[in-house]
Amino acid sequence: MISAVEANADGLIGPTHSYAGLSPGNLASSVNAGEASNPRAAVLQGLDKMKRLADLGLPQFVLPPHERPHIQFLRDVGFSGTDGEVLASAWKTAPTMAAAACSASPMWAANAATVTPSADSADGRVHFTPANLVTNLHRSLEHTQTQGALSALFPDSARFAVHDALPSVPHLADEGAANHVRLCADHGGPGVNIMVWGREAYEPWAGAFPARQTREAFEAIARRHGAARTVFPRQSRAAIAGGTFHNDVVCVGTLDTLFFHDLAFEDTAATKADVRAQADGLFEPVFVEVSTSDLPLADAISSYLFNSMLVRLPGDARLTLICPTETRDNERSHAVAQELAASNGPIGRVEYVDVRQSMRNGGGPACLRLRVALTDDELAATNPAMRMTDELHARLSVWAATWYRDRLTPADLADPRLIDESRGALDDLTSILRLGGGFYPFQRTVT
Ligand code: SUG
Repeated sequence: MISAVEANADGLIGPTHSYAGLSPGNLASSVNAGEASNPRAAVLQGLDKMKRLADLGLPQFVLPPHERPHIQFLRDVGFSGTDGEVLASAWKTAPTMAAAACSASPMWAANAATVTPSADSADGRVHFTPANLVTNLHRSLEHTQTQGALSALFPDSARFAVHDALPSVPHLADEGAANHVRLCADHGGPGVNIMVWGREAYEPWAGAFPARQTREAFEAIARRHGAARTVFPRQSRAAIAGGTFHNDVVCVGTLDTLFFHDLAFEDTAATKADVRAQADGLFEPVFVEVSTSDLPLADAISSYLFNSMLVRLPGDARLTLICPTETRDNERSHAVAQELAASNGPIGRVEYVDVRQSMRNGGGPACLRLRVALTDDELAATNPAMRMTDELHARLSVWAATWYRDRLTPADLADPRLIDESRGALDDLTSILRLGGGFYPFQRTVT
């Protein structure tokens, strides 16, 4: 058995973190629309979460924020003049375009890509397909820069294959790892890849909220990655209608354990049977299912019990569930979490992290991270400057305090000074994370 670990790469929260109500079907994003955000608190919360994981002994990486406002996108939709003029006129005459161009949404790294580890891929490399995120305009602007960030972190093409996103069409709507769970006996051994989709490419969709992932998108990714042992369950329509915009809002898994709400899948019995069939001879899957009577879907969604990180810490026999503090604040979710930890089941411990700034946009601990199972050799081939250490945490905390505002209202996003602040921050970050020259579009512009 090749030894491997499950590493996490978290999206560093960008200087334009804001509440713009951009994601229909994501209830937190809608409810908090228009409120003032605190980008500095947000990025520090994210950094503390990363350091916590690193301190617990798991490899932790940082994915850089994207350049926002996305001036080139505003030029693409017809605005012209200086960068400041472009931003000002977009806010005046096309505020929905301007808001999309300002979002710090690349922070939710679970949506960065779908990953197939080398133990499951046909050519023995780790494969990444950046998600086209085509359902929401603000998120559809992410995949090119995400591809650059993944290539900076995983530079060795003999070991890593960073693909282009799938074509950006609704038929192939893809939201990345937020709808993918990999189960296995050991991270370095063969896994079962559960790829959960909300609709089919040609299916008429009458739901009140969008189904963001198509079956065909996941089938395409599985084909191009040469992914073994795939299972394609349908996300339940009831879950989507209740505000489950990604399956990771109601389901998380690691190693042999799948922890989920009973409304997660359209056909739970068939999903379990399919997973068991693919795992046959490799491991016996453990299903931890929480019933609607113990935890109504609305509580699961507002408290994000399942949008937690399920990890096995070095030296531990059982798993640790790392939940947002909102789980502790919800009586029912807290009771479920306490019961899990007290039982003899696979989850032995529950811990809490404060990511409230992100939570108010519907992004919990699991949304902020992209999981990548890496062998020792693959881990050694990553960009060391992007790995979280005490030094990097200290350096980025100072960097954030230097550049980030502690209050940002949607109206402030029209402030042209935000362009310079954001670019100044990203310029500094380029050298801190050794991202290479011309990493960001503004660094490539000849003036
Ligand atoms: O895509 N929110 C993100 C949250 C993503 C959470 N990710 C996972 N579940 N894996 C989204 O809906 C809101 C932005 C705003 O409204 O300003 C937003 O994009």
